[in-house]
Amino acid sequence: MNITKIESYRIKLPLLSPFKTSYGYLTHKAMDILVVTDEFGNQGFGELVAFEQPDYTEETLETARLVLKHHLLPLVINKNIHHPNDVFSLLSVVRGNWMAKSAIETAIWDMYAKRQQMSLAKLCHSQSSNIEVGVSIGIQKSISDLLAVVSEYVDEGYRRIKLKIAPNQDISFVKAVREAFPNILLMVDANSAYTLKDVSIFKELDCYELSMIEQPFGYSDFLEHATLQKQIKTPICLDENIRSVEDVTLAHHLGSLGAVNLKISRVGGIFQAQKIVDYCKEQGLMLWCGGMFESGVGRALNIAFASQQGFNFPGDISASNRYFEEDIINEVFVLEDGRISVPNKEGIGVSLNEEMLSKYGTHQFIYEK
Ligand code: OSB
Ligand code: MG
Repeated sequence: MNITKIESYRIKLPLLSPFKTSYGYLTHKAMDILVVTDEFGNQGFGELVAFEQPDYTEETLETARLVLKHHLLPLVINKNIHHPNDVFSLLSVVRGNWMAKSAIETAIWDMYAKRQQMSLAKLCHSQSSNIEVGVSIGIQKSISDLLAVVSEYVDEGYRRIKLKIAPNQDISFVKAVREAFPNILLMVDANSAYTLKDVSIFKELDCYELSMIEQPFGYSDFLEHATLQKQIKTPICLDENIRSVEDVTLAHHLGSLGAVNLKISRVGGIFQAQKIVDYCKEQGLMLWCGGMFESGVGRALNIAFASQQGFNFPGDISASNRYFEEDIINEVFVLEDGRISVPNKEGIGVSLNEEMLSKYGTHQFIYEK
């Protein structure tokens, strides 16, 4: 494959309702859609999912754009790329910057799949035509608001409910939801809001039959998570800590990991994500696919990738109508009996909607031969 052209669409989509986490408040989601074109005119789409603020990871949309333009794209333009699995090592002279790397690597995967006239799902050894999904719910103003929101999603059919928590907005919220919905798959995500001083809170949360507790402590707190895991039975799921298969291995060996939230973008693309899937499968770990409020492009990728064996718990992959009024692709992902269909068209199986692209974004050529 020879990449002869790279374009990008800078998109900003309003969220249907604001999303509050332990670290911030989001009303819009911005993303860039990278479009790569090869010597035969095949195209591939990749989503740059980084946030505008460096509060979930170090990267931001702006830092990722700079790193892509000045450091990553020159490494792939006009190179003869044999297979998308080679891209990760082509880019390895640049340290970190996983989301920037993932945007270009996944665009190349989409293009490669289209050249092979295969769906990306099939290339990723998809095992089923649809996947079970869950939903992530931001921190609500009151318990009654929260119960109403949970009830809405349970009625829609979501197979697992994840509640965001933060200090003082934790036990009472979880208790109320568990009492109202004794049988749902329920979990919480703290986005690093606590420290070891808060162990007593987690001992209380341990009583509510949660499937897991996601990222209670800081993003490099491997030892602290292990210390907590020794004192509670609920599995700890790591999100922010995990940037590579080495992180997963380390956390697993230390005993700080019961489950993995895998986001392709947070680990630098499909090549590295696949290593994590293989490790989790080998070790019998709980594994599910996380989300970054993706547009349809990133959503399609997540669905395709998460339809392979190894993913064994419903992920944060919700239907198209969960976050946005309108999307920038022509296809729609709908929830049917708690499941979403895996695209079976070539590549990630979606096409860009020109009208929506110009309504919500701007277009630029980054490179043209
Ligand atoms: O911690 O998984 C997270 C959203 C933005 C940043 C971090 C996280 C989240 C979510 C929702 O929990 C993900 C989604 O539904 O797309
Ligand atoms: Mg998380």
